[in-house]
Amino acid sequence: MSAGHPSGFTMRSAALGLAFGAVLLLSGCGRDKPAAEPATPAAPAAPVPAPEPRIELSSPPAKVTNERHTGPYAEGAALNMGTELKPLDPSPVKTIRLDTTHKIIEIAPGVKFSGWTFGDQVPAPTIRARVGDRIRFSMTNRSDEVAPGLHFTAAPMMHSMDFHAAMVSPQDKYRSIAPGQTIEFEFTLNYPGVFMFHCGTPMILEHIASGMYGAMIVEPREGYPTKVDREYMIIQSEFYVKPDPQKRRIDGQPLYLLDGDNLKKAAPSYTVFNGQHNGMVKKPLPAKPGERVRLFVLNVGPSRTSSFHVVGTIFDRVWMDGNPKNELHGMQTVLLGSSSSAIVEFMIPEAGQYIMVDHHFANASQGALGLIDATAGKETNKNDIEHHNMPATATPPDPAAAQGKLDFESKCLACHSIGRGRKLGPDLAGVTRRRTDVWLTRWLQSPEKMLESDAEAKALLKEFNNIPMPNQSLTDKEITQYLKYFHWVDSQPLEMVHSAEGSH
Ligand code: HEC
Ligand SMILES: [Cu+2]
Repeated sequence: MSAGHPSGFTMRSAALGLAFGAVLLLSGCGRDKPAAEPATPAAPAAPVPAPEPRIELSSPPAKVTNERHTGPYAEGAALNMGTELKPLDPSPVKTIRLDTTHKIIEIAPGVKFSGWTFGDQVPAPTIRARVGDRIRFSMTNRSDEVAPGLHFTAAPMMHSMDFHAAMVSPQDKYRSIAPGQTIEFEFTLNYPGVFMFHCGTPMILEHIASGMYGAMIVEPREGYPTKVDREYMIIQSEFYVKPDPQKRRIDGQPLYLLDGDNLKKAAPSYTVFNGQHNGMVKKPLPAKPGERVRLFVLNVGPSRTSSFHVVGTIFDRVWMDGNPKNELHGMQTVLLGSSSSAIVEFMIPEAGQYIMVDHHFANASQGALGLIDATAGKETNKNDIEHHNMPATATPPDPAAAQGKLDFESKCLACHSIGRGRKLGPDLAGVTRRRTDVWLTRWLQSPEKMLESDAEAKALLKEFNNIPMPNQSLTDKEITQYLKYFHWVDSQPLEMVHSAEGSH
């Protein structure tokens, strides 16, 4: 996508596309067998692999209008504003808005840099979604809005959005819009991964180096196959800065501008994690000995490679580009080119501070350093460490059931488990086999009424030491979601779905 000859590029690729389409059509006809051909005696049947879900490519043309968003610069339940990641929002349609702004960001103490952003922060908020989700994206170019005292540092200009997680025409969806304009487009996520997004407006290098990038996590349709105690997003990027030749100051500190010469030489002034020089040294990421940590690591570049390493542990599982099908084991370092990513998982073996570092030590010395602090907190049972290597509780594909799972984990785990035995209340594995939906619905609506009137409920109360289950004040919608979750649990092999250990 150079600034060169966009129209020539489009025409050539359109012509190529036509020719290629014709070849596909022809070969497709040749391969069709006559329907009446007699079946040949079959060799012993090999297990048939589960069919791959269809790739979904429909995406209506992008819409560009002159109506501008006002209010917050970033919106959407799937957005994560910081390093610590929220669990997946199960809704299958994710409406996301990231507006572009020009603002001063502080990349190291006293280094106020004239940056450009998505969602008014660098890096942009992380989007978390999963395969099959529909992304409805919109963005207003608000680079012309006057941030107090700052608008003079960078004139309003064209910007755009390029999602590596999408499969769409760049000329349509990734086109540049003028200040005051809004672009909207949508697409479906087809592959799991940790994907970069960035501004694609020429000079792309300048737009990325000024801060216009972020990560989109796309989980596999069924969730990740392992379970972890902590999830963090780590984005590595470079900054190329020089003092403002006009010597302007911001809040009493010198202003820094993009250094175009060093940018072209790929000689950064800072190489950092999550936009901050040594940021996670000052604010380490919490963990506890014995815990299992999952880092989503994306190297944005724009021009250098990262050798991501954590001192004191080994990545027992690495999913290159964030796709569990690309699994590697026992890695000390992952090598990430510009816009490459990995999900790395490891144990915290004992109390200590574990240093995240780009093992290209020149980069580390420019600020690509962070800490995972596991000094505080009581050591978890070492014998338990192995269980962390067991498969995760999978996530149900149905969004209602997935919501039921999240709710169950936050509201019911104190008294119930799935497949880990009784606690204050019964183990709920198999509950849809021993009770009807009608019974379960009535129970969840009002356990106290059931305990008065229903013989089975009375028997259960007796079995559980006459401790009545408190009314959970659930809405009908929530009850439906719990039931869908319980049905899904009972349709899966138990070791895939049992609940997290303990009530803590
Ligand atoms: C304070 C503890 C407590 C909490 C919290 C709790 N339950 Fe219960 N639950 C119980 C007890 C105890 C029983 C057994 C019946 C009784 O003694 O009232 C029970 C019974 C049940 C049953 C019937 C099980 C069977 O084997 O038939 C279901 C279903 C159930 N609970 C679902 C839930 C759900 C869903 C939540 C969360 C929204 C929840 N419970 C929260 C204590 C609890
Ligand atoms: Cu831009």
